[in-house]
Amino acid sequence: MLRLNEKRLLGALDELAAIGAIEGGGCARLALTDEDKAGRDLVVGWMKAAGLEVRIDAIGNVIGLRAGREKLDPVMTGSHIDTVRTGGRYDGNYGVLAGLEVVRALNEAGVATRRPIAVAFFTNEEGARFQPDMMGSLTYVGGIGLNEAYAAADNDGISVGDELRRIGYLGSLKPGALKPHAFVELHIEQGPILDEEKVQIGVVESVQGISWIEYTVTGVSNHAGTTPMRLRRDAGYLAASVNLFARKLAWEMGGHQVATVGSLALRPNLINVVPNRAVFTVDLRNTDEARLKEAEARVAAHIAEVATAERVEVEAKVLARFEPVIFETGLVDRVERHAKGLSLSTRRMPSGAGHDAQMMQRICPTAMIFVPSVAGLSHNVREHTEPADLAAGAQVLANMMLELAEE
Ligand code: HGY
Ligand code: MN
Ligand code: MN
Repeated sequence: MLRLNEKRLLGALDELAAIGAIEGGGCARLALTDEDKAGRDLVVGWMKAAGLEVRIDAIGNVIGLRAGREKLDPVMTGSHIDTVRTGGRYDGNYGVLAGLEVVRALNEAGVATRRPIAVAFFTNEEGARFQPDMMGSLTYVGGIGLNEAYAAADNDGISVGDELRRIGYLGSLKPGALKPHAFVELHIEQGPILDEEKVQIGVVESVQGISWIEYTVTGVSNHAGTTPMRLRRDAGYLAASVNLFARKLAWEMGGHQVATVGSLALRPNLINVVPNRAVFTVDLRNTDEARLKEAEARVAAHIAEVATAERVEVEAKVLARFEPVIFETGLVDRVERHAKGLSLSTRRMPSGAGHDAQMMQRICPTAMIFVPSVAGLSHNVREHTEPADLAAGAQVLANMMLELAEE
């Protein structure tokens, strides 16, 4: 069995976490910012030092390639190293650095695998600054054109294309030029299940569907003291009512249905002025596409009803919409077999979070390995996974990759 160096993996996680470090032990490396560039430069340096041929594609995805004995499609692993603004140190980073640790261990063991091994990090997985999320892997699999991706702009109107150029990661490789034999992503669960059930490895069977919509509401600003309730056209009221409705709907629908109003901006945002403008987002997810569609329709109906009653205008903009993805069953079975082979406890489960793997499944057999998140915390600086769990997940990844690389 390939011996990994747990200390080196933990050290790499700490070193990367120091870039964009924020109070409380987390990271802020929003996609294509200077912090993201610094993180990219650090990992690219490690890839080169590990003898990988580093390729950068036209959307800034970075792939480190280790030659195999034969020129075959590579076994690829990876994830992302961009974070949300209040990110933890493991989300995405762990999967990339565990893949790098597999390469470092192969080098130390002097092992030449039959197939090449690729370790990748994809651009803008989080979608926190530019939408859609999983932008780099979506481009990789041809789900979005380069020009559409380049044109995506942040709240300051800065575009992906300009930022890729500015940070020096607008590569020449055509996205998707490297077609993997298989793709395996190691990731923290980011939810409470494995931790609550004290299970060591999550055998991920699917990723739930995601619906991200931004609503812009236009009402009439007015005096908070003199305007009778009957005359108000309060944009902020509609936004608040959608938040309450969506939350109640998720509880009522049950199952995996979740709903989040994560961002809300009111204008003029003053204590004594009825807001004339509200821009807010609704994030709906479900493992079942029909139920997700039902949730979208019921939120839209609620918005139409309140907009009429409140006499406000509403504009909707779809920021991301992905259907649930089922991973390749043979590869999912392998995750379970390798975890059990290491006498690790396992349980099959869907992923609540979006991942690059859900895009890669469109072009090659794909699977994910989860390790527990303490108290299910993620997208939170206090995100934590125990070192023993980090090491166990990396070992399952290593054993799977070596097996795949010999077939
Ligand atoms: O939103 C997500 O699920 C992922 O973190 N981009
Ligand atoms: Mn992630
Ligand atoms: Mn994330």
